[in-house]
Amino acid sequence: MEWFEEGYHARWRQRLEVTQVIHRTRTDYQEVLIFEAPLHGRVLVLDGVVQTTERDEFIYHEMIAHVPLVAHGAARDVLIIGGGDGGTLEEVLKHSGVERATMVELDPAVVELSRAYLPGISQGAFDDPRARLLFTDGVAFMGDTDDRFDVIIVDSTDPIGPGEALFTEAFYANCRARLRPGGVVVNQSGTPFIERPRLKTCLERLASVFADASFYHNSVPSYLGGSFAFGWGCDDPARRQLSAAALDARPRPEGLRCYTPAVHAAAFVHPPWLDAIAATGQLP
Ligand code: AG3
Repeated sequence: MEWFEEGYHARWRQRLEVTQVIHRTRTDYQEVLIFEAPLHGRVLVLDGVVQTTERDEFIYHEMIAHVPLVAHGAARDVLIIGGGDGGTLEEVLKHSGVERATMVELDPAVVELSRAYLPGISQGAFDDPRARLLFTDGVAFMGDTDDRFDVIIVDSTDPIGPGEALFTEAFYANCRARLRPGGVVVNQSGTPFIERPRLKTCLERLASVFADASFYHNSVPSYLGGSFAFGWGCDDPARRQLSAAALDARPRPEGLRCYTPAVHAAAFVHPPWLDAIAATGQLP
């Protein structure tokens, strides 16, 4: 295999040069491929879709973790749904105030293979005593658990196959019921330019459950199509309107490569075309 071609988008494909196939297997849930690419380092692919790469994982993982955590300001219990590569877990545990990070992953093989072949992404996070790993269905867990969380991060695959149920109104309602007052849920909402009207649908569903539903964005190079969106649901609208100065006054981990308070505040600033896609599902 010299090139890997990602066929997630019907009308726009990306190809990555493959220098070495590291691992390829079919688990009970999905097809896993890990390969080495010259620009990206090791690449994790699930069911043909690039999930993360060693070189740019920090952008996605810092944005999906630190934006809700810093906006919350005092999170002790964090829940991650999905996130089998451990990149989100690593970022969450960088917050010294976090007492427990529960990660609910459907497919144990993704964790196993990521620990073996992509250790730089989790950086030992799975061995942190504050990490609690549960291998079960995130939707079922959310419906059943009596636990309460300050922040819920849905670090899932896209809404096709096993990931689909994580984008429903019923799931968001369960998230809200498991959040402490003022808690925040965020998810990955894809690349708005290509995946129209996915963001609109996601925001409508979040808005039917939370007093405040919105999204923030940044570019993640290995996710084809420009700005990548993260959905946001919270009952306290003030949490998303914090200025860079207010965010800067809060504790945050050192040594981050993407997240800053200014980047955080800017991520909620949307160019009109992006707001149009979020509102109508179409380019203006
Ligand atoms: N999960 C999000 C992958 C999104 C890829 N989809 C896309 N390009 N629309 C990543 C898991 C990383 N922990």
